[in-house]
Amino acid sequence: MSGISRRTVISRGLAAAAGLSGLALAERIADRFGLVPPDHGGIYGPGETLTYAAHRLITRHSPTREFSRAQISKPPFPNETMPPTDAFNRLQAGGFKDWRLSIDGLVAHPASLSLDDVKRLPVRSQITQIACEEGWSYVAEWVGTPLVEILNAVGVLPQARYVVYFSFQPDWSDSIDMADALHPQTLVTYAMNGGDLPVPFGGPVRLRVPRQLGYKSVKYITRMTVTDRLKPFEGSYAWYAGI
Ligand SMILES: Nc1nc2c(c(=O)[nH]1)N[C@H]1C(S)=C(S)[C@@H](COP(=O)(O)O)O[C@H]1N2
Ligand SMILES: [Mo]
Repeated sequence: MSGISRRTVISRGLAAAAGLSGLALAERIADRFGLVPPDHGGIYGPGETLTYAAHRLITRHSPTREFSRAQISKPPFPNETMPPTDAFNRLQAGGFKDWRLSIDGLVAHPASLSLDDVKRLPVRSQITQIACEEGWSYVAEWVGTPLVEILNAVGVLPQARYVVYFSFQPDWSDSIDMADALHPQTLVTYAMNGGDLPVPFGGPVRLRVPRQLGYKSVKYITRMTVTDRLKPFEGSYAWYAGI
């Protein structure tokens, strides 16, 4: 079956199952085609599955909207935060020369990249909107390297399903599936609106996932791990936050 007709069949099947026999059957169909998000259990499970499955069938490769330079928002923005640790302050005082971004897990060549290593990778910039689940948003230009460049450099193993990324801020992490991890708009950013990425906005390195809500764009990332399961890494918000 071709990609298009298979997709049509699966979407029709999902819609029919949701309408006729309730969410449980839709969930079974989604499961057969690998479209169940990792937080599918519990009371919001069936709804999460339908949202995720529908987005993945329709928008797996689609880009999120990009804006013109004239549409970049004027500061101040509401949610800037600082990582309140001495260790971070010491790294900042040293111009982040000792900052490392490590990549491990299901990869052929685990790596530990300095800021200069990251900056040597292909550069891409995008003007996108970051939207908080609390309702506010702003548009900015972010500059960095597509996450896929780093993943290709370390060699992702075929059983990879998610990338989990950790902040320098204690206990702050999140994860995305390979569709978002490999998406060209998912950037490991280090610059914003024409300058270095300011620390309150996640500098020196922030993952921008512009196809999902703001909380997926984790600030001060220092480690990423490629995995085939999320059980040990569960977060508190809905895992899939596509917009
Ligand atoms: N490390 C870290 N990353 C984070 C947060 C945070 O508090 N700490 N807040 C998240 C949330 S809820 C949102 S909406 C955005 C806000 O991004 P901004 O400060 O650039 O507006 O960052 C996300 N990334
Ligand atoms: Mo948020």
